[in-house]
Amino acid sequence: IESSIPAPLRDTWKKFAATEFSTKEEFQREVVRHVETTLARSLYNCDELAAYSGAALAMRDKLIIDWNKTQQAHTLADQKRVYYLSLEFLMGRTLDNALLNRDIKDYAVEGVSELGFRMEDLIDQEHDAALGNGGLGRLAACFLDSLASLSYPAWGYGLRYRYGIFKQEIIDGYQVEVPDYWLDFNPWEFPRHDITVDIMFYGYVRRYTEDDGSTVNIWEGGEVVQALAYDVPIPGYGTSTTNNLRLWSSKPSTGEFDFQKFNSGDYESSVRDQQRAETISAVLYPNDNIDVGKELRLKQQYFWVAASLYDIVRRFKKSHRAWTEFPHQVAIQLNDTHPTLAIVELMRILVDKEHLDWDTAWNITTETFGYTNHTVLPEALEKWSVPLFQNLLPRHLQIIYDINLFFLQSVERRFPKDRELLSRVSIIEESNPQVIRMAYLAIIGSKKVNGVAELHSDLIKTTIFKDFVKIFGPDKFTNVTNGVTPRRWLHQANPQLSALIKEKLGSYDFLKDLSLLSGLEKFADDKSFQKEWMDIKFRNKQRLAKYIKDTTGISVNPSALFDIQVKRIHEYKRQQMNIFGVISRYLSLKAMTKEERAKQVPRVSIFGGKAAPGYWMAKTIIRLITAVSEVVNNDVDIGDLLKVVFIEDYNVSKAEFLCPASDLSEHISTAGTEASGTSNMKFVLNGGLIIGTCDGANIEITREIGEERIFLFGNLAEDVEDLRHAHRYGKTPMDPALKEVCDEIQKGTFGEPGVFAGLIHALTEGGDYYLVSDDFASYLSTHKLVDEAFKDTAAWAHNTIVAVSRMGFFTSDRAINEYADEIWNIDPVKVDG
Ligand code: CGF
Repeated sequence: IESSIPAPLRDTWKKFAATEFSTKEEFQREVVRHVETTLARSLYNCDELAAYSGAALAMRDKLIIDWNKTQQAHTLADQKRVYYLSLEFLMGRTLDNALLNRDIKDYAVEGVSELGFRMEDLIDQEHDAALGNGGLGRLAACFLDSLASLSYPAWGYGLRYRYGIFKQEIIDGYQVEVPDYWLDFNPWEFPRHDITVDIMFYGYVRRYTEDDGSTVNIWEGGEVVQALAYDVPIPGYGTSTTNNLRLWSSKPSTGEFDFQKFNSGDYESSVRDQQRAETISAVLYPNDNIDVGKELRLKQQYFWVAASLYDIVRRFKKSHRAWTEFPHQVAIQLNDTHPTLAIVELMRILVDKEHLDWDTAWNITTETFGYTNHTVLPEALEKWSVPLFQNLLPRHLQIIYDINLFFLQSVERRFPKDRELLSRVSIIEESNPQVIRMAYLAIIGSKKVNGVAELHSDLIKTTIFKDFVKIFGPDKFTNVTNGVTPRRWLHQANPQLSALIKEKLGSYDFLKDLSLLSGLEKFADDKSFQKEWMDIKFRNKQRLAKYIKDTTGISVNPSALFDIQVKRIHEYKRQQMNIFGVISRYLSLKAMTKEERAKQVPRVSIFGGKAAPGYWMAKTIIRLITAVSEVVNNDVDIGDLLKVVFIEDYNVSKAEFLCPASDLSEHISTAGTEASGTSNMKFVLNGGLIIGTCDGANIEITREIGEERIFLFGNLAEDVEDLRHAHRYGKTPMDPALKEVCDEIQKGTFGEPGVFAGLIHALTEGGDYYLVSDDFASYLSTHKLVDEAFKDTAAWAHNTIVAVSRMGFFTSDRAINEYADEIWNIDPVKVDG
């Protein structure tokens, strides 16, 4: 490894190299040192935030030492690396996770307690790193944990948004968005002032001919913005490997102000230019599964992709290898189409800057990239208007046209005369204005394309990408079912359950090899084990009940069945069906005699999730949930039999205490719409059962745990088109129970009915696109089965134990190993501790 320190002096350096704390006392010393020096506080004014900061900084130092070792080991090994490009990394909190991954939580808890603090209070001081919207961003975070835990040489690349996903407040029953300024104090990142990249936008392309007759294209004359790197260490579990997540922040490239403007008195406009540059990485777009097509978003994408590729190429060039070696050293995974411009940017680097011929450059590029598709929803498939793109990235548009031309020529050669096929697969859609279909570009420029659960991977092959299967053959398309990290989603979220499992299995090895959970199955009928198991669930429910009481004032009975649906609010996820079901339950309870009521299983229906700020229908769904909760929770006839709760500002750290507290969770999307879902995996792993449709990963969960342990209902994906067709032609009368619910809403039972008119309209004149009416009867009857099943506590305990014992497949470690073997061709690198 090259070093800036002359060889004879390195021994002195090594003598004083930083060392990691490895005992309670050393940890305490570091905490106190940081509180007293880094934070300039003392024994007399150290509050919980300062104590958290001291502990976090001490922990960060430890991680950085491992981070350095890891980078050196990776450089020495000189193996192929994978780069995971994702616009979202929904990391949540770090301190607890880092303590557990490094296996030092026990002494750290004791250490802070001897300094006068409770670790859980300190952990609670941490602000969630919420650089993502939902499943896609959280998947990226789980993948980083697995990559490090499995010791793969891997980097994540993303944007350092100043504002992550907004904070949700519920005011008078409505969602209100509040900005999430999370960077006040973030000990987990460190700026790399030495790593900056100039990124250009706009400008023009100058074309000239070299003496040898070749044409050269130069993109110039544009506006330049600087990308500054911030690095975040990612500690693996049970290894010293600490990988890097590099997040780019934007700033003006020519110093703070335009001094000429400043001196001439035009202060405001000099500041404005600065702000314009900073705006690029200022805010995360708060949309999940919907494409909004704003210029600033395209700017973000190019800014991030160009800075990341510059970095990757720079690292590759240090090895002085031939360009053709690039795909043997570098794999780049595109998390959705958001980073697809990387394909075009790599072509620009290779052709315009490195002067490779087009075919060689194209071979290198298509061997390097892999593309993960996360959705078949048409409204989520990214398309960019050609005029907008032309203005912002003129050279890239030319390259896209060339890629398209060569691609269409090859298609024409293989399928002569099929003009329709050519227009169907063209990267450019002939609409007005023309648009660039980013998914097509991603497919054409990648070696492999994968979906995220079996059904979804089949659907992309038979629907949206059907023509590409014909062109490239089926082998280009594959499936990697999503997974979740058991470190965060079991060990950290549910420490008591994790400890109980350890007691039974003899060690925590299951956290590294989740298939070992199968060893639990033999205890499924052991009465005392069942009791311990259910006691833990009860305590987790008590903790949630307390949180609900403290934050909403609603009292819920922890012995009731806790039924949870937490995820982004979206019509396809059908929270509206859930709340209609709750209303229907309420109406039946109201109609019962006292004696009948006494036989019912009490329920707490818990909702949580953010609606995209511009998604009016999703906001209406939230309003209906809060309106129903106001009525039901205050109805003395109903008492504990039914409570409805909306948890404000659902995020990763809330998911960590919600998942362990559920008896039942809802994953009820219209069949064929939810690509995978990952919270379904988290809930089952924490000893809950699920009610769900035959959609996404629910199908594989069913296969693994057995259909007697999942409450499936509803129509199948293959029937959806016919059902929608029937609605369009007015052939489907509304389900009678749903009609009763709608009538009740329209009567004003839940407040001014006009507020909910849109929801009713969607079911009637709107054609019920999400098939709520078609699935409603089976949804309600399946809930009845749930109630019956819940009465038999021993059978419920048995089923949840068996389900957990069969969840090994859903670890993100398995998913990452599949990517590594089948898509990236990378091997782990050992890092000495
Ligand atoms: O990605 C999603 C999620 N909403 O972020 N998609 N996107 N875009 C899918 O809808 C989920 O089904 C999937 O689990 C997740 C991660 O692949």
